[in-house]
Amino acid sequence: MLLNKCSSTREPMETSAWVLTSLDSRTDKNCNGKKCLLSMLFINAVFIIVFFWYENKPIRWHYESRLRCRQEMLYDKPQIFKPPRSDVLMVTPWLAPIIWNGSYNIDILNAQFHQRNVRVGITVFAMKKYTVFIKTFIETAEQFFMVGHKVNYYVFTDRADDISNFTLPEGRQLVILEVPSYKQWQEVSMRRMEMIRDKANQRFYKEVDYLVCVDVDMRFSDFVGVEILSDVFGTIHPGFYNAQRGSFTYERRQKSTAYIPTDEGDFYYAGGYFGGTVEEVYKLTNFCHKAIMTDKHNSIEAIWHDESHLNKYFLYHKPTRILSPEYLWDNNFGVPQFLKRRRFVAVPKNHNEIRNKRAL
Ligand code: 48C
Repeated sequence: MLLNKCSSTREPMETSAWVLTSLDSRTDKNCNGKKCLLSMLFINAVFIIVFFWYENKPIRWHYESRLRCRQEMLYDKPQIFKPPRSDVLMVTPWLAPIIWNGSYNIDILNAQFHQRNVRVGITVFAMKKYTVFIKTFIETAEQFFMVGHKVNYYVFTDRADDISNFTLPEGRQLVILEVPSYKQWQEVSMRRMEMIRDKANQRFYKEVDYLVCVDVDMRFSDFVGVEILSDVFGTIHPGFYNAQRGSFTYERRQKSTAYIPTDEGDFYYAGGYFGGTVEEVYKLTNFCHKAIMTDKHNSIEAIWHDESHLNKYFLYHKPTRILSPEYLWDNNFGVPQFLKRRRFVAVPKNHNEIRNKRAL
């Protein structure tokens, strides 16, 4: 049995000897009955049992879990001079890892997240005609998204009847959140920040540990797991992964709260894929919503709507993890050599058909 060397100044056996000695001396002076001695010995026995149980329970648990990890976790040793990838940037100047295929061991990560019994919420908006995308989204998520972990799908919609019933396995559920829609598709997109913020504050914080906030006109086409989870994460936009900051489609009008000057910027982040802990997502969406409303008040709308505000947020509140374009791809861009996996891809759509025209 493992003894906890650091939690007590006295070893258990020393403890019982000390108690017995003090017992003997006290028995002589002020209590001479056999009954009294027996009750003192009983108390002593209880003390020793409790002491051993308390001192060794956490160690035993930790010891067993470590043992269990050892049995399940045999893997090659990381090599200091052999980085898993040398063709792409693996970490940012602010030490946030960029997640690429081959740069992590998913078995180690799954064991860590199972040990923490982590629950993951994924938010998706299927408003107006976009409800047509939800079936493929959920069916492919069931194949590839956080497989083996607890998942809540939070489907925001103005057309609950359009969301078909899905039979999901234990630990995974679909929650329909009925919300008002807006006339213009740009407004629908931007209001996601407000709605995610409000639900994060009302219920998400009670139900899940992490949130993943994505577009619905997508399909999962390879595994997306706990490797993406961090305090706050963004995703490199597939159209700008190799662009210079001057050609990022940031908001460039100083009148907008999303304004970024041409000599600033790290990456161009996609508006349709961010997340983190519930608390961090609350802060991000609250910031973006307030900025959007300030612009509205000043009669200006950022060039790429919520995506412009997300990029502004991430410039001055750096993400703690960045997802590579593996995590958000459009097959119209082909399959470049560096792209070893396409995990979440855009579903071809006719924007004119699926989006309402901006009101003239
Ligand atoms: O659900 C809707 N309905 C709309 O009429 C317009 C947008 N949206 C939501 O906003 C969907 O979740 C879309 O995925 C998202 C905006 N993103 C896009 O339209 C493309 N993925 C850029």
